[in-house]
Amino acid sequence: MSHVAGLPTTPRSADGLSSFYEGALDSLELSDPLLFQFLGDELQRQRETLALVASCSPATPAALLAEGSVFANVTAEGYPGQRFHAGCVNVDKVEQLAIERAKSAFRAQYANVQPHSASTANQVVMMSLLSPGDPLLGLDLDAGGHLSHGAAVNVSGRTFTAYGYGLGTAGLIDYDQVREQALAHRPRLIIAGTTAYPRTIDWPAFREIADEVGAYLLADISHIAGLVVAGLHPSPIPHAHVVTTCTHKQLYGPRGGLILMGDSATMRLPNGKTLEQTMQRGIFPLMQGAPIVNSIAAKAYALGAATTPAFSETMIRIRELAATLARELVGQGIRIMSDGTDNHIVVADVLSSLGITGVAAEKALEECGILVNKNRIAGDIHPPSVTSGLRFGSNGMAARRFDTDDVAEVAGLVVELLTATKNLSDTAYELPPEIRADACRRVRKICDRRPIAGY
Ligand code: DSN
Repeated sequence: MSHVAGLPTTPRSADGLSSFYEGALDSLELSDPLLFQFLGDELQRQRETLALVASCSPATPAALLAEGSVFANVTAEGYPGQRFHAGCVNVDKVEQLAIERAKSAFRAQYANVQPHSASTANQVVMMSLLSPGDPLLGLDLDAGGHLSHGAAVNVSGRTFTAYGYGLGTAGLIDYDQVREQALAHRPRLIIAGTTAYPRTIDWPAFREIADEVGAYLLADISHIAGLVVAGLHPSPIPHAHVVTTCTHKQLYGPRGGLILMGDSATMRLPNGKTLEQTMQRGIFPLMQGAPIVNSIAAKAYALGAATTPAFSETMIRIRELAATLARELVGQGIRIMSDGTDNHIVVADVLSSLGITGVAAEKALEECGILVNKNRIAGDIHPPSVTSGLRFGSNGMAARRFDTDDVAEVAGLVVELLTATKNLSDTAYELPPEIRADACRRVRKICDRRPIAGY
């Protein structure tokens, strides 16, 4: 059955699919038992561990099937109807489907579904709108920004003159500070987007600042794309000149990126081209060659699923679970950055709360089957490889259809484990084996009780 209302159910013209995939599975097992074993191990690992990493979500099996499909065999430079290779009849249909679904899901006028990742999409925007050396302004990496928003170690920071804004004392984006930085450095591009920011982003405030200094505004919504689709976080589409996102963090889709625009698509640049024309050429031929067509097929699936009531329910659950996690951790004496969350992210200051570094906490929890990631926090005294914070996300818990009692149980377990863990140095730690063994059993029980949907 099609999951998108109004679309016809696809006839099973591809009756050969089942035997193709069964044959492929058999063939993999026979011809490469080692790789087959690794695949099985990974599926089992994902089933038996609690993934609370904020920057991922388990792609639905259907999206994974589309990604592993025969579309991988097609080289298709160009766009639907304007390819540089033959054999694109079905590819054109799939890409057009993905475009229409992206536009519908994000209520956008323009969508490009070819970016290999959100980082690539960000590079496309920068390389298309700026000249090397031009100033840009993004959230500092330490404050929860992203590498591709101008970090010194990234091509964005090497190619352009990047300036950063930080967070205010309450751990919130300080729009006065953004404005001061913008007035001081006159960036050509302001980037609004975060990787470890638990609060709502004020897109109109960013646009006002961008307009005041004559900058373009790029909104990178990779972390919150699902909430935006579901209307649970304000959409940047009416405010930003260009919006980028990935499709794997909160859309339960394949690894890949999108570029989206609202009315700004028809805006003319000084060279007479529209933003739409500029982004089309920015992807191909400026920054990419042939698109990853199988990934586009999986994006089409995920974007279709994103407009279903079931997806909206998952997004509601994501917010509810994160809010519960924050409350539970606070209730057990843990300091939470920005005092709570509006989205799927909870960042805990484990150093000041429990006397343990982020890296030690991450590793101790991983030993017990709970997966999070170390994260720097505002004013952190430790480098990114150590950190004072831990970042939690609720996308994975929502995929397991957790309820608030489940979250309370996990929060209690996390605090219990981190309290029992002793830091021996910044990175070395000790977790008593009997506590670890007991935690592993408890995590396994939770995973069995709440399997990942479809897994
Ligand atoms: N942006 C990084 C993160 O949020 O974890 C990886 O995608």
